Amino acid sequence: MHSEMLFERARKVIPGGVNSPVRAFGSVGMTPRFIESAKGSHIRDADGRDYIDFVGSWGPMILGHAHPAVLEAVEKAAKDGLSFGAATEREVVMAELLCSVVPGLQMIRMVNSGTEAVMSAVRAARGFTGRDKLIKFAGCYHGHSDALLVRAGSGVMTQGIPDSAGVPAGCTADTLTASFNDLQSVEELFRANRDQIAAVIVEPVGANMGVVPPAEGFLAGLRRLCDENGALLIFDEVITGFRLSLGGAQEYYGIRADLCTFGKIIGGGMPVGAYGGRRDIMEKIAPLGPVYQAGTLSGNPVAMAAGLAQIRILKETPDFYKELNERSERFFGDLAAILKEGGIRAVLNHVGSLGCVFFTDREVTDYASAKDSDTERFKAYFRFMIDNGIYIAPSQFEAMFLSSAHSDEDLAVTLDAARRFVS
Ligand code: KE4
Repeated sequence: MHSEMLFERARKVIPGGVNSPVRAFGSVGMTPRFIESAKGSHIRDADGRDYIDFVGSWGPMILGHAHPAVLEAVEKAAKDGLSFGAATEREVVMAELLCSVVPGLQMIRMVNSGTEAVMSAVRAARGFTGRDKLIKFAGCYHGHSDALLVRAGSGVMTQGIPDSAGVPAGCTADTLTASFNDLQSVEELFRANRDQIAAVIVEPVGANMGVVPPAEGFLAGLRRLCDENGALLIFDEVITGFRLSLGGAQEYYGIRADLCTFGKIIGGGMPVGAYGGRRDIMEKIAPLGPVYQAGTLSGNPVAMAAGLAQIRILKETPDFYKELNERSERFFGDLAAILKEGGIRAVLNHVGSLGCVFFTDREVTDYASAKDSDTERFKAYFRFMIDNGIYIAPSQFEAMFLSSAHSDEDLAVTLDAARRFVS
């Protein structure tokens, strides 16, 4: 297999043979597929095998791969030069477009990844409030900046313990961990750290512990607790932004965050992240204010062209999200029914075009219950599906991403493979 040979070569010169850990297929114990090309809802690997793709580059490909309008925009922009390290009109147009569709977004800064967006938003929150502590949630992933690589501290110690080598204890000491969908755990942290918490950061829909929707009232409760305690609410919308609706989770759930972060979809597949929100907070960012943040390729003209092309289609296609979300809800409902009829202990969590199968018979509402699922069963499911041409995330703790490019036939073939898995 070409993938095997490529993986062999890759491991000699790239840590683990991949440029991002989840791509190594470690948790499913297989050789990763090296992908050569993609079009629409399909990807093709180095051995010429075709798959229906439900990873979509981990979210960006909401229109499917290699959308003609996105490619054309990239080609056109590239002809005028790849990067200037100077202000360009496209960045103004992108900022105006994002602020026009995202509720409460008054000012925004482009960066180059979701990690960079979150790292910068946290710094903005700390700079604006003059406070150091941060609350995050077990099971929520916000990129790999030091302060966010934290494992829940032990029961007694509310302070974060680094979840990675190379992160000094001091970097996570101010990061407190609460339980997703558990407002009381947040209240307790606010009470124990009165007037010290700069912000609460949350994935409005957990999508990095598998998909875990917010319980009724959870996000509103976070808004209330932040207001009562003078803390900022940060929605990490790197996945949910432009995924659930044009206005992201803020629009979908009707809850206003003070800052929000973006990535993935807004880059159309190119390296783009962004953070923004209330003007009074963003005016603290250099060169206007004292909070420093910078980036050589931030607002890159080719990346802006790709993102603008994709977002314009999302904005201008009538009922884009209504159709995508309704089709996805039907698909996930059918998948859940197939697993149930097959007598498989499985729970299917989904919100809009995000979803995932947990092999468990208990509700999955937080990290603890997600971790309780049968990952060996997931491994068998993954292997069966990929052997049958269905490419889902190679980990239980990720999401399936549907796109407008997934045809009725793609979904029928996928459901048929699931039927054969349970039979
Ligand atoms: P990046 O730095 O990978 O662009 O974004 C970090 C990030 C921030 N916030 C959320 C909610 C995210 O989901 C991510 C990254 N998502 C993962 C997929 N679960 C990226 C895939 C990978 O790490 O290779």
